[in-house]
Amino acid sequence: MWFGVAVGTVALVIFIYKYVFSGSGPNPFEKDSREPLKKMVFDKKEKNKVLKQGFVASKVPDNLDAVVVGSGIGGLGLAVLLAKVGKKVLVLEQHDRAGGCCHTFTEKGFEFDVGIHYIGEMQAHTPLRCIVDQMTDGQLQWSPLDNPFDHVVLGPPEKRRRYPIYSGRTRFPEELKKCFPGEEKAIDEYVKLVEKTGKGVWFLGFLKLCPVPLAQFLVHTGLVQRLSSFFRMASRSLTDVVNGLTENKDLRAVFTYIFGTYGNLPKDSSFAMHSLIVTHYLNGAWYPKGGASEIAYHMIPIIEKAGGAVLVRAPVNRILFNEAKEACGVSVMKGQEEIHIHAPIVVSNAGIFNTYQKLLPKELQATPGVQKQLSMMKNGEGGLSIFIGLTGTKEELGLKADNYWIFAENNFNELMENYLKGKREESARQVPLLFVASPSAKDSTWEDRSPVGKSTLSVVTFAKYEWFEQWKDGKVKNRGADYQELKQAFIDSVLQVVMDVFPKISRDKVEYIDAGTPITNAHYLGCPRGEFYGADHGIARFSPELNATVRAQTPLKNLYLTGQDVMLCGFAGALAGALSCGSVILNRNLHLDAIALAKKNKSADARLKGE
Ligand SMILES: Cc1cc2nc3c(=O)[nH]c(=O)nc-3n(C[C@H](O)[C@H](O)[C@H](O)COP(=O)(O)OP(=O)(O)OC[C@H]3O[C@@H](n4cnc5c(N)ncnc54)[C@H](O)[C@@H]3O)c2cc1C
Ligand SMILES: *[C@@H]1O[C@H](CO)[C@@H](O)[C@H](O)[C@H]1NC(C)=O
Ligand SMILES: CC(=O)N[C@H]1CO[C@H](CO)[C@@H](O)[C@@H]1O
Repeated sequence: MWFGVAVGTVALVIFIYKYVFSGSGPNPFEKDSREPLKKMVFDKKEKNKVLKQGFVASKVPDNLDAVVVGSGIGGLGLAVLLAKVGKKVLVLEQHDRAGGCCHTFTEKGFEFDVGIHYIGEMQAHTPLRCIVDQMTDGQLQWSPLDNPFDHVVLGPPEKRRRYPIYSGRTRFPEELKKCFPGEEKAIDEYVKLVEKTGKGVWFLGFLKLCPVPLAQFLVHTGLVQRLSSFFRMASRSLTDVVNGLTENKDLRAVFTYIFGTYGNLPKDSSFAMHSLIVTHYLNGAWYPKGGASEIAYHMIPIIEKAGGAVLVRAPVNRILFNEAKEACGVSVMKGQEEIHIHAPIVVSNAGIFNTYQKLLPKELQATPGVQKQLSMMKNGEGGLSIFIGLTGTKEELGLKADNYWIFAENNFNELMENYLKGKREESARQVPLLFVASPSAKDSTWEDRSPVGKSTLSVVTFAKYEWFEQWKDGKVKNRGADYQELKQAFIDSVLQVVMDVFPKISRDKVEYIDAGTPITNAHYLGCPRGEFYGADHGIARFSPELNATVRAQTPLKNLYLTGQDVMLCGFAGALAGALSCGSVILNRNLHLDAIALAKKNKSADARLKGE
């Protein structure tokens, strides 16, 4: 045992030397690449020239350094990292526009975004802000949400309780204490636990980048839990931790409401995942100025500048392997024809299930390493979105730059379990969890880029894939009357709650309303079971072993994973997946490079202030 520990310690020292303090590959964050702000482009036709470049074989650059399947933030992010060190990368997207969860669409003149409502840690000098600045050459700007940024609404219409959630390390607990007198101790303890657990997340990145034998050593000796507060709390459920802090049912609910951002019931959620999200928003929340499509719009030119391309309507139907079983390219379906594209590196942003179960040849799917990873992950819960276009300005409709989390009661576990286990027609009539937000009210440029006097509202909740599965092979926008009827049942009950919580919204203000079901998500977002956040984020996802095993480097040579299944879900999580993937491909720790650049920026600002 002690011999093992000694060997392990030596390995750790070597690791720290080799991977943490140095790195032999080129550094995409070497120099600050931000450029002076250009004028924002609102013209959709202009933007589509970048976002909607259709695939044809003649547009594929030759001598590619890498090909990426999927144009979510994980795919584009990785491509930009490689482009910044001069590599020629092709990104292929199955949908008709780039962006994945960051794409937007327009119906009846209303622009809606799909998967970006609020992002934390965008204040100056954070590594995340620095990474995003570099990946968009400083062109992507952020509108802060109001403070309070979230509102938790609990209970039935006649007895609704509203709790505003403020950001700010001191303001967050202070405001909670005003709502829950007598619970000061529980609130302080909660914040302390959340912060301590969240801070230990660096170890997650470490486990994914260090050599596999070292990772296994750390996992099997239990050193992982000793060294990292993150993993110490990872096996405890959110319900378990929170119930230990207070008896107050509403406070328990307010401590846990944000589970909707990763999709597991509090009793199945890892306290570690929860802590990450809470700390993510502790210093504020932001929305991309100009809407979510700005993200891809400012990343694609960087990929192109290095000779690469981002092409849409390019569904990859399989990954190509040579005789030595090394990935060597992909095949794209163009109508009935397969077009082969070769590259020495293949990166998949399509998620672990699509990649391993749909894109690998059968015999490689059976590789023990691949099977081991698949056995450790499961699909996340399906999602349902309702998009509402309204007549009226934000003032007229009482909409602000914030989010509402509306629950039928404070017993989230039973509430959600009954809903998800229920008969779909009955569940549709009583949706117990709604996330409601107005993207138009969050964006300071909305009035400049949209018809006058219009607003949008997005509603998000969960729904079983199985409820809709029978229609999955139907034609989009024409799946039949019974499918429409089920959708309408969800729309009607949800709209009722929305009008109740937002009294200035009435039926006659609704100009456009439609629902996207799990099968809609599967179609546009390419997720296999309509899941919002990729693979499930329950407690099992945070076992140290899984974290050490599921990595950017797959068991197959030259095939890598990027995006939310590598690290965690969310804009920041998927981007962290891209950084991990880039670190492996470029053979240097890009997380540390980004932190170094953020520090440089901070000290430069401090110098400027001092002058
Ligand atoms: C409704 C909703 C709300 C959300 N709200 C927030 C939020 O407020 N804040 C936040 O931080 N996060 C939020 N998220 C989560 C966040 O958007 C995602 O976790 C993140 O964007 C995922 O990025 P990704 O690159 O891993 O995957 P994706 O964005 O899903 O990208 C994967 C891409 O791969 C493509 N693809 C799949 N298969 C193929 C194939 N065979 N060939 C070619 N292309 C393929 C898909 O079409 C897709 O474009 C939300 C998500 C949803 C759905
Ligand atoms: C540091 O980063 C912030 C946020 O992007 C930016 O506003 C500021 O100009 C940067 N400072 C310097 C000195 O580059
Ligand atoms: C799914 C899985 O393999 N889980 C393992 C995670 O790691 C712990 C030890 O840290 C094992 O006990 C689990 O079986």
